[in-house]
Amino acid sequence: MSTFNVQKLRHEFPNLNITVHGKPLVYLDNAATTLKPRCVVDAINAYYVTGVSNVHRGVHYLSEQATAAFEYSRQVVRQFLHARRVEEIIFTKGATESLNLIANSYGRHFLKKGDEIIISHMEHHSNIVPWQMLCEQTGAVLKVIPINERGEIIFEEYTKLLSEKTKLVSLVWVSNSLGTVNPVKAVIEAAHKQGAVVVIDAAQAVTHTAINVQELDCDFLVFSGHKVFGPTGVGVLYGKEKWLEAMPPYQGGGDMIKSVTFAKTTYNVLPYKFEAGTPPIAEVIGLRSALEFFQNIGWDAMKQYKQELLDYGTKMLLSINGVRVIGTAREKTSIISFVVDGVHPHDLGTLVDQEGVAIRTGHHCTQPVMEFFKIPATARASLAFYNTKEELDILASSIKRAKDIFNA
Ligand code: ALA
Repeated sequence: MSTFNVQKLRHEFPNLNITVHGKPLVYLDNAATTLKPRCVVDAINAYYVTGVSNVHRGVHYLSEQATAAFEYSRQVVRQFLHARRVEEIIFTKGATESLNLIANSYGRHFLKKGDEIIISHMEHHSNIVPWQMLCEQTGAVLKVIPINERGEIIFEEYTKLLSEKTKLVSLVWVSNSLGTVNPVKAVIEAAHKQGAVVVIDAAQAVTHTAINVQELDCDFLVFSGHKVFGPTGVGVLYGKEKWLEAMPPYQGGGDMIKSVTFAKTTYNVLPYKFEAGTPPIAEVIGLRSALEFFQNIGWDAMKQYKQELLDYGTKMLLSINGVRVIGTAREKTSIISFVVDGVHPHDLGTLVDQEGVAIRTGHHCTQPVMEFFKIPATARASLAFYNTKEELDILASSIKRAKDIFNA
């Protein structure tokens, strides 16, 4: 194994120290949500204990402090994504809301009957349903890039779908149910040749790779705070300034206006035009701590360590009779979906939970992926940098125990 100091990092995550059913917690559900380091909890706590105030609304000390902390988080997010301008960073309540914002604002404004939207067969429901709703509202048509048996998009099929009718392509960077890493740069370049804008769902990618939206040249990119060691209830929408300027507001209310009369309302400048109402202040402040903590770990050592965990875990699972891994892409991150002959994933999830092991079972909000592989569900172990080989050994022994119980 690499020299990555996992034990030191584990100390920062108090949640790792709990027991479940009398056994030490083995947390392998990081694609659903990540655990939170102490600094994130402390930052949220500090706001609620001595720093409570609304933002952008007061001249008093606390309001100015809260506003400064809130806007500093935006700077940290800008730097995390390498966005050109801070005005291109919109806070939302999560990746799902960010996608809905794009569909409702950009989509309803710019798309019309007969225009085409391309997504892939491996999208999360949050990157399918908003586009279906948009198609119902506008008469646009949804096209789907097929995938192969490894769980990779078939690039040649994608290029065949592209035409002058394509107005928008929305693609997941890292699949939450298969672990596939998509060739987003090539997808963006091909779409731009046809004049289409590209949305990247980076919900799982944020912990996989450093993101540079200028280098990628994506038009929009979304992620959720809670999948990158931050709080729930906060997410980010990055958008190129030229699009955000041209788009109408998504929601109306306080803070997104410049002036209101019954005759006419004028809207605020970016990014506030898209942030109606009191935002998730504590969560935005917590997100900054999460991103700073995460970036301080260092990508190279962390990536190498997670790759070793992925290889070890995959080998370990495949050594168990009757285990099949779903999602064998050549470019893959540390998400391992699998099925076990003779044991339904839900039963498996319940039995391994008795050993303190938390995995997710189900369709993972990607029903078309399950349909493609002709299975109702998978069990999924999704790994973070604080997981260990020993934890994967416990997963393997708990799967063997479940097989014994089912005589499988
Ligand atoms: N999208 C999250 C997952 O994959 C909730 O579990």
